[in-house]
Amino acid sequence: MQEQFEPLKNDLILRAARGEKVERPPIWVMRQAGRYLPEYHEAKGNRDFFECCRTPEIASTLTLQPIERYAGLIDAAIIFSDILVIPQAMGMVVEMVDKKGPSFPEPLKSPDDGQYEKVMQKQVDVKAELDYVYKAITLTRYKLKGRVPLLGFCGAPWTLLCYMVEGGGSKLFVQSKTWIYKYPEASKALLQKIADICVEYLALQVAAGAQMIQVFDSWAGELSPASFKTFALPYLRHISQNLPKRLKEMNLELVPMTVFAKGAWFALEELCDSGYNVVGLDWQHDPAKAVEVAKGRVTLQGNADPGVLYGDRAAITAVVEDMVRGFGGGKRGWIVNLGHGITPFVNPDDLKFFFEEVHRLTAS
Ligand code: 1CP
Repeated sequence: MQEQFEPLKNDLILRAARGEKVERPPIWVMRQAGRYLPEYHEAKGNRDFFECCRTPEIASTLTLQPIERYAGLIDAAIIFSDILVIPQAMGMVVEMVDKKGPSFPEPLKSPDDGQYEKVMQKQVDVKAELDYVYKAITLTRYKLKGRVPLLGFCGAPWTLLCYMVEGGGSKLFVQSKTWIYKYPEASKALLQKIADICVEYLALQVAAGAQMIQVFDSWAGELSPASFKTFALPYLRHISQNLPKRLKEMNLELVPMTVFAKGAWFALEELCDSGYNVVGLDWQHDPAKAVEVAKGRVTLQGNADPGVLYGDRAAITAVVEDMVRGFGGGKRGWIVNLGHGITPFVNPDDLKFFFEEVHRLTAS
């Protein structure tokens, strides 16, 4: 049974994602709930990060913070959670270390290491293990009262494999490269298992109330074009092909799907044909060139350099002007975003100015 929520007052992002003509391009920002907001630190207190994700009341409060602060300027909420909840559901321990980021005490070392076997053999009950995410989504939909759509998300198989074998963030990707080049078959088996979990996880997020979903392949740019085609793209496609099937089986309406493969500029052509409605662009793309490649096949999302928010107002205005020009005004085929997540220490008023400039420069 699907829950009954208030009707949407602003469905701009859903229409733009489906390629319809819109009054103005919708805006949201990756990582819009988080460390740059003083109210985030206040609500989080000294609670553990994953405890916040697991507590629907707190997760929904954090999700709503940017919606409340930027009321009228922002067109989507994204559920407060993390991509690393999937490795946790697969049986791995993940801790969030203050000022350092995620850490796995026991990363996967090699295919004959007991950890890999344990992870591969575990039958993951995606409904039970991640129930707290679905509860947070449903609660957030009620609290949103139809103000803006709520996005669900997951990490892409390649990016999650990186974390599971590196044990955290990485600069050299020594373990990830060892896995794909030394143990390609074991890597593919793991990627496939993660991809199947992603499909079920996203379907259950939609059942709980998510109105659009995004797959984050944050480490796509670490791969060569050839290895991207082998170790990332097939699993991104698996998700875009199987999520709609799963939603139909569950008698749920289809939702727009976004893929964000950071750094994979070389694969823009393939990404435009990978079965997603929206392709997220990082800031290293020239918008006009990306529009030329996309040829109207998908809606593009992005892509201001998040670093511009450390600049002055004139710099922010210039970036917005460039983007609006590059994306052809944005009445069709564009969702405004940064080219990656907003970073800590940004002044929230500067993000507000970014939003205001987008509104000013895209008003009909
Ligand atoms: O508004 C939102 O977007 C909040 C929800 C959200 C999302 C979509 C969070 C909260 N994390 C994510 C996705 C996520 N998590 C990604 C994909 C997007 C991206 O590339 O930025 C990645 C790579 C992670 C992993 C992760 N979690 C990192 C990166 C570490 C590294 O390898 O460089 C970090 C620092 C986290 C912690 C985290 N996740 C979210 C927040 C608010 C925080 C900070 C926690 C804190 O210190 O208080």
